[in-house]
Amino acid sequence: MRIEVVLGDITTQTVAAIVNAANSSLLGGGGVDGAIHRAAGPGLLQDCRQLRRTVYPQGLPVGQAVATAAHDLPCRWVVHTVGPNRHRGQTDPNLLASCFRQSLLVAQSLGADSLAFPAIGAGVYGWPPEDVARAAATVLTVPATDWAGVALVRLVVFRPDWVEIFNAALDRAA
Ligand code: AR6
Repeated sequence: MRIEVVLGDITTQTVAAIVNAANSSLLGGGGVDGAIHRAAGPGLLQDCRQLRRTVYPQGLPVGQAVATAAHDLPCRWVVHTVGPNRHRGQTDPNLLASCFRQSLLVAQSLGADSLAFPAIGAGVYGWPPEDVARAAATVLTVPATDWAGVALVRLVVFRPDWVEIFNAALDRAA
């Protein structure tokens, strides 16, 4: 599995699936969640409402992931995950790692061969980028066979100085 860190907008990534740093309601929000919903169009919100009516009436739990279609986005699927909110005392980094792991498992089960992640938790939810990078690296650098079928994982960061932070975490975990 190739792992790359790029500076950019996740909504324009031409990969099989992108990950959304959502909240438990799955009904949209600010940050990358807002950007993804705007770019995907109203069909994405309809899919999310349908998930709330059916499998997740109480909302998607922190650390879990679920997929929808991607509608007007250039990818095929959106994998929604919910990071731990540090401002609400959710300070266990294993929950961050769980977001990366569960998103990968969902992508793998769909047959998505490429997946782009944002820096889950590193915005509104208050995590330092180093912690997010470490959580991502821990999950992504398990032996390659564990993510069979996923050929590419792209970590898409929104700030130039975070490229180095994520690359350094990957180097340390390798
Ligand atoms: N492409 C890539 N990264 C982006 C983009 C983009 N278009 N836009 C923002 N980021 P956040 P969280 C970066 O706050 O911390 C939402 O309201 C951003 O700079 O989006 O998990 C949800 O609904 C930051 O580095 O996610 C939840 O309520 C990173 O994405 C809550 O925020 C994550 O920031 C989730 O908070």
